[in-house]
Amino acid sequence: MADTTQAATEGAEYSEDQIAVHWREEEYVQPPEEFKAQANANDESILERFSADRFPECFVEYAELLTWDKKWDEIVDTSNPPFFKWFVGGRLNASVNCVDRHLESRGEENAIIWVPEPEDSEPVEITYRELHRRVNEFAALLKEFCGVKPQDRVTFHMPMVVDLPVAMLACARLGVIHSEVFGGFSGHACGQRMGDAKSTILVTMDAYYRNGDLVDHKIKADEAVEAARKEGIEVEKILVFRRIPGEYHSQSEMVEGRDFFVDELLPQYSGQEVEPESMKAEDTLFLMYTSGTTGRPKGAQHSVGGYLSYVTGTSKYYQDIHPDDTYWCFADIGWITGHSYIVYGPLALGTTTVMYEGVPTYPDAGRPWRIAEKLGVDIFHTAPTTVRMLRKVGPDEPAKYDYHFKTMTTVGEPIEPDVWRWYWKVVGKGQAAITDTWWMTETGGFLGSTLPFLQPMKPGSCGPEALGIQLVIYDENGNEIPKGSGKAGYICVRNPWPGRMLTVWGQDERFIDTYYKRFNKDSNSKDWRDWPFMCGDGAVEAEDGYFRILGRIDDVINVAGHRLGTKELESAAIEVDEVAEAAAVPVFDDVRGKVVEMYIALKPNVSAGDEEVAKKVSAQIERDIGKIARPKNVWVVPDMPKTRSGKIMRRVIAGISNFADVGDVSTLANPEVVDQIRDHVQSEKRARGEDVQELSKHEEEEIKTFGASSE
Ligand code: 6R9
Repeated sequence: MADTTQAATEGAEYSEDQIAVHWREEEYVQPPEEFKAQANANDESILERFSADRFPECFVEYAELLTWDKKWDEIVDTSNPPFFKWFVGGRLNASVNCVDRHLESRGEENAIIWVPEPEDSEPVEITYRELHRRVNEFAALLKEFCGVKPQDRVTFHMPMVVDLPVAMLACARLGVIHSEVFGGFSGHACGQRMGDAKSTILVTMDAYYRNGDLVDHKIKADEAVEAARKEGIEVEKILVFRRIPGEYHSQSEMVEGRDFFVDELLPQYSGQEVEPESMKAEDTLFLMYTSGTTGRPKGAQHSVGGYLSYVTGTSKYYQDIHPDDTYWCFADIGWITGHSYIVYGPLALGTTTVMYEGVPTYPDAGRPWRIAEKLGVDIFHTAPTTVRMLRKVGPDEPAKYDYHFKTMTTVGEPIEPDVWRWYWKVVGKGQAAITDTWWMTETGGFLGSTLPFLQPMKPGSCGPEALGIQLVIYDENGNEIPKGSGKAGYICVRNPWPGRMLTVWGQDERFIDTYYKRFNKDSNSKDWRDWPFMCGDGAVEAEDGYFRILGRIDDVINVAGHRLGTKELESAAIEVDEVAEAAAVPVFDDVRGKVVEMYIALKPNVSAGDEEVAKKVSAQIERDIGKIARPKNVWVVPDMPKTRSGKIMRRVIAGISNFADVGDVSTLANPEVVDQIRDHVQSEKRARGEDVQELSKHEEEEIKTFGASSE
């Protein structure tokens, strides 16, 4: 990573109060007493058990929640930093832990309740026994029909249907590495990831319901095949689930010999059981691709033993999951949150996990609360963007429904204190604990949060470090910033922990460069203490040890909880023939947190009109990355503001898009374009009613330094 991001470090000049004018240090809110007695973490001794001087033994408590074929010989092997290996010598299978071991005590209980989007369709209940049958049959199909071997990669491009966790667990049973690409991403994005993972089998679905429509999805598989081919990978088999049994809802033609309907193949494997592979703890369970500073998405490679231990332990203590809870994590499985906290953690604990197919507001903003009431959900988990949306369109809806949550979680973005309060008072009816969980794809599970019934909540702060995690904030010179100083810096984890990714798939150097290089003082050191893990966020630690997360310090725009790399957006735009240059910037948005705006400069002598090119750019971004990345606006400008060395100054256009100060433009090679662009963009925005939004000090700081790493 370049010498980045003063987003965080420049904040260092401000005190806590100044950083967030609208977002000051909040008072504690005490968790409800009502649930304390039943809580998994209900006495302070747990904090002792996981204190820093108990590293690494403390994590044995998590590993012991699992069933092992063979116990480990060593808790953690740190001999080759930063490639730490957990529970070395241990062997286990993730599908056995999530399914088989619950059969005896909970075989007839629900493992998954799937709620289809159309409200006239009844929720589908899948018992552990039924899940076991389905996982085995699909595993048999993968093994025999596709010929997969342990540690081969299989890519999924699946929406929120039960077949997705079934397919994940079937891979886990075989020791095959799954790589699920978020269903909302484009076929192109899927194909690129297949290329990177060298995966020749794709599991997909013909269509799924979204906002009342049956959306064609198989069509994306054709694009994926093309994109993978460009990466040198020929897709051999596409397994297609059908959303409505016996019907096919896609414009895409099934290709003979390559595309197969799963429901036509499965009867051959009916009732088959597949012996689970006994995997090494440090083998790979799955890949999850994520964006970073440079163009290519990175495959975060997660382990079987360490990862599963970590998500099980954190599900137990932070989600407070018991087998008889009905737990609903309203997120997408195509996101790390779904892997860890819809599928692996909850199922390892033998609880009932709810999956919902559709959008929060379909057919109206009461839907989530009707689901909660009908299914008796007592643990609810979602992202701030969903909370904001539900608050905006249905602020009074929760009061109409009779449900009772004991904990409510947020994840993915900072939650604004006033949104937090609505969540607390209106959604939680003042009776539930809120856990704000901060972490990322790379970390497998939570890094910062409160134990729901032991630690008080503080709106806008995620809380202290999670059990066994030792957080530290460094300034740009690698000096520790003391807590309570009010200064912001780069938040890092001092110690290894079992949930951390093993490496970036196929790119060990990139793993070191991205997460370790900046704060490692001696690259030859064999002492883990010299290898703090850089999380990629700016943060402030208050006197009481609670962390306030300020956002990404790399060129990543977090849209509704999805990480989008500016480089990926820009390279998509440049694929449009007429485009000479492109720059992506974030614009603050009251529902989605941030949205993307694109600036483009055209090649000389382009005959197409600006509007036509702007449309093409939007379409190309949608094609390459997905709808989620579709820019709010595409501005065609005569020239980009540039430094004398020709680098686009993104902070200047980011300032314009957000009606904020553009800062110092004296170093620009072409300062005259700034006024020109501002006049055009801001008058157009005013005309569209996208008017001035008041920014907090921290938001202003973020805009002022946006893209600094690539200048
Ligand atoms: C789990 C997940 C990671 C980035 C992360 C940070 C932001 C996540 C947050 C939060 C403030 C929270 N983030 N949780 N910011 N408070 N509770 O979201 O993974 O998609 O990889 O995103 O999301 O900026 O660095 P991922």
